[in-house]
Amino acid sequence: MPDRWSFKSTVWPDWCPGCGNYGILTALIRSLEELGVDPSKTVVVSGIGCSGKTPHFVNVNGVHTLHGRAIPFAMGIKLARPELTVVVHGGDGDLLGIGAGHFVALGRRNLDIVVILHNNGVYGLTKGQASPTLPLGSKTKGIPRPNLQAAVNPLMLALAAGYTFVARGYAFEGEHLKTLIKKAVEHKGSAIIDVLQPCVTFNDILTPEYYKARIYKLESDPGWDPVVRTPEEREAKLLRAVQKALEPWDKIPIGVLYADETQSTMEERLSERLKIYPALNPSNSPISGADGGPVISVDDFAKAFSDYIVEVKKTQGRFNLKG
Ligand SMILES: Cc1ncc(C[n+]2csc(CCOP(=O)(O)OP(=O)(O)O)c2C)c(N)n1
Ligand code: SF4
Repeated sequence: MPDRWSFKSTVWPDWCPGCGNYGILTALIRSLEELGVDPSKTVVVSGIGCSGKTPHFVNVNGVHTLHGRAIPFAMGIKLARPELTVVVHGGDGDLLGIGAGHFVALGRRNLDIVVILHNNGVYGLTKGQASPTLPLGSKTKGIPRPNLQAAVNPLMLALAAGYTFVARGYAFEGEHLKTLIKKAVEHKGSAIIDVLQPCVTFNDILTPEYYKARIYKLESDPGWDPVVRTPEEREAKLLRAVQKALEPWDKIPIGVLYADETQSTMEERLSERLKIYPALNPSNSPISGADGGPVISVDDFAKAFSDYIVEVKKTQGRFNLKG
């Protein structure tokens, strides 16, 4: 069983001293260790930004993609290899600015992917511009005048988009965040953890002191139960999650807001419609022969392709869809 140190890569994290990203990285590594995941079957995917460096520091498969495009990369990986554990890391600029459309699409599809949002209220890597989560009227030291745009609430957006696991964590509540990541990985479906992550260099409003004075854990209420076990209780639990997501910021709840175990995933829906989907696994197939030439002749390809089309048509017929 790989230990914590084997999940830590040899690349030295170059985040600013005191950055909340260190807490998130530690919680991620400890959760992977405790879950006992196989590093060769785990992928960390990121966009651009300080948060985007995360895959370099974790000793699993990693992809550092384009700004805002971590989720589509992750979706492609998961669809091609459904057996992999896929975790996305992105900043609030990355996932809720340029990548907002993809963020919504993942919720609608309910692919079995975990999204960890490094929410620091600024564009850290590009020196502190206002990001989509910076509250209206905030004047951080990185911007010359108070913010003119209203903030997106990531939890509300995730609930509206259809994510079936929605949680909020805090970068410096390491044990708590580790537990949230473990639950998100174990959840079947799209999971989002909005992690409050102080950017100590550019955001002098949302500081560790600010959060320390406001944060409380949802689990401190023994009656808090966010899990939807039957479709009948979905609406009531969703409404309670919305209430928590909208709580004014003088008290900030962290913990699991919503966990719906009753929804099918995209992988299950595809397998139902196209019976051969789980066995397709194109990424497991060789892409060239031993001599470097094509693995299949044009005639064989034409036959395989026509067999595949016939399979799709048969399946469509079973569901009475127009072919
Ligand atoms: C298409 C594109 N636009 C802009 C940039 C410049 N850029 C690099 S990082 C970044 C913002 C990062 O902010 P965020 O996603 O909040 O991550 P953080 O650095 O705060 O972790 C931007 C705009 C880019 N790399 N690509
Ligand atoms: S700029 Fe902010 S988010 Fe980026 S490493 Fe420094 S403290 Fe962290």
